[in-house]
Amino acid sequence: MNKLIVLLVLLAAILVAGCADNTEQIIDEPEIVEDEVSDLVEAEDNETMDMDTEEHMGATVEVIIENFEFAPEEIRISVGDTITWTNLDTAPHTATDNNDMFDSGTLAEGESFSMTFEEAGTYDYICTIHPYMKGTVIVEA
Ligand SMILES: [Cu+2]
Repeated sequence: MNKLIVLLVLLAAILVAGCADNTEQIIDEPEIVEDEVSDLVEAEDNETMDMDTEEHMGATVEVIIENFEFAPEEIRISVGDTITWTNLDTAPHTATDNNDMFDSGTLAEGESFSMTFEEAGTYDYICTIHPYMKGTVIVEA
């Protein structure tokens, strides 16, 4: 009779432990983690494709947005280069191409936007919030 009681207590303890394990697994949220990982993998794939142009490894060039101006206002880069715009004003700004080739969206103070240029050409852009702010990117082959 005593052995039966011990067995029942053991069974109860195992069941409680089992429930605790299940709770931990539910908290893990595996779906969200998988989405983030696949985003990271896609980003890496894109970078690898940019690097495929053997002649020119893409450089990153900084354009500062400060005092309601793009600096430098006109910039010359090569195909495959990336421009990073960073807003140093407390006012929000955008870097928006006149022909919809790129659009930073609203950049708050300290925020950045990067664009890699794969096609030669002249890209005129503005800040949509302050349309008198103008800039030009000249991409040379
Ligand atoms: Cu602006």
